[in-house]
Amino acid sequence: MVTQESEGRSTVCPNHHQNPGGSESCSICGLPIVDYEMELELLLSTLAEEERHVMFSRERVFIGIGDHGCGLVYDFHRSWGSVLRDSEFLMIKSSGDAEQLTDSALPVTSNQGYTSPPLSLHFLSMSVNSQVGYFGLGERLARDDMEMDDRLLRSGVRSSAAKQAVFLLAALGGGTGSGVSPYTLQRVKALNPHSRSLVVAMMPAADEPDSAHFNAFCSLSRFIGTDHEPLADIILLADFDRLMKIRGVGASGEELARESLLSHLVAALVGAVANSSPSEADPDYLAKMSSSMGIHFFVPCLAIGRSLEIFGSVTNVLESALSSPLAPMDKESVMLSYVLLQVPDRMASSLHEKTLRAELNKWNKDNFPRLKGSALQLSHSSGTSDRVDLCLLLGGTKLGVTAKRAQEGFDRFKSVVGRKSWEQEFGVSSENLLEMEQVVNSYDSKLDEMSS
Ligand SMILES: Nc1nc2c(ncn2[C@@H]2O[C@H](COP(=O)(O)OP(=O)(O)OP(=O)(O)O)[C@@H](O)[C@H]2O)c(=O)[nH]1
Ligand SMILES: [Mg+2]
Repeated sequence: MVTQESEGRSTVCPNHHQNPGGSESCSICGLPIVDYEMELELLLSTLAEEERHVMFSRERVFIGIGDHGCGLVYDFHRSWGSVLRDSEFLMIKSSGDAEQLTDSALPVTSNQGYTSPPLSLHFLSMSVNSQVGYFGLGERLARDDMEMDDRLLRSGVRSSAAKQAVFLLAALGGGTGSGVSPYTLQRVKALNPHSRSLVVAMMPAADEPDSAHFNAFCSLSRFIGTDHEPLADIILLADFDRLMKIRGVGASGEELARESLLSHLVAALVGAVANSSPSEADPDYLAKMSSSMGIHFFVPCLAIGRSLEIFGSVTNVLESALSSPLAPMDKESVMLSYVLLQVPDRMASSLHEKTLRAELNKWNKDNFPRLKGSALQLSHSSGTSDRVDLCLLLGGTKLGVTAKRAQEGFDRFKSVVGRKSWEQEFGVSSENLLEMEQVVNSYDSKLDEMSS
């Protein structure tokens, strides 16, 4: 016999004896009284715990944040999704109510879908506007989103994956990209402490307002954080205006520009461009090496689709890449040099790995007097051309140089944002601002200590 308790709860004796409300055990058979609500809660929490362990995990998870970050992941998924097995693709953005209802143009499942789609879209649950605008507001939106963990779990971020790499792509000039990205990585680390993370961060162009540079600076500081362990292992910085100026050539001779160049960079990192597994380095190895040295920011330099017949040697292609870094840097301070090199199969015999390594070591030595470590990730493609793809990732330059523009914008804008009365408007306090400056300064001074 079920008893309806005064507060609407239902209890029952397992042997169906009648008992007065509030009894803990049955007065006739002595068995504990079952409280439906409590039992249901217990069942749900057991299931949730179970799901954490039993459900799939993914070796690689690609996450795009904000409008531009989502565009990058969308583009990347379209170009490389089919060759990247055991990967998951997730886009996170803010939206107005109307957009949530009408945004059906993307071939993705909604928040309600419980399947594991290859590319999914998550709208931040409390967002009411597609333009969040400021870092602090984006961060607040992310913190208030109760569905974030669930979404990440469903994208395969799990502690059962011992070797998981999470790639996060975002433009840091906007409020969503800058504010939501670091928090997302924080949750990724909490859900899978073994995961490695790599961020591709698009930095605002020179002609963008101070608020954009301010957002970017706050975000960079959050990625490295005050704790012992930074949120991101590797952060690749690309200035929006520099990216717009460079060009590459794709496998079928087509011009590569803008987002597709960054797509190519990420594809090279995960070995998607190759027809076999790349030698030596992989993102996990690079992330480990960088983290162990405390070097987290890298400037990418790209030379995609360069004809060896025209350039004459790999050294010349390296020079070409180094002549157009995607963010400011000074060669003198480079401590880590990672080269991702892709050569067509038919040239493999003339470009032996051993010879290439020797050539690269010499070039590194000639260019970077403070070099502490280097790696070559060599892979082969089935193409018949003589074109090589080269991505050079240089680490160890100070944020004061590489993110100078962001720092200057931050300095100008902080007097507006830091006022007590405007904390609610911008979502950051003056203490937060001070901490951000300290984080960046302390990163740069550690680099100084290391290089001296
Ligand atoms: N204006 C413009 N900015 C671009 C473009 N492509 C990339 N960006 C960069 O993207 C940044 C803005 O990032 P978005 O992704 O639009 O912003 P968001 O993350 O959605 O953030 P909110 O819109 O503020 O919520 C700018 O600061 C630019 O540096 C482009 O085609 N036009
Ligand atoms: Mg936006």
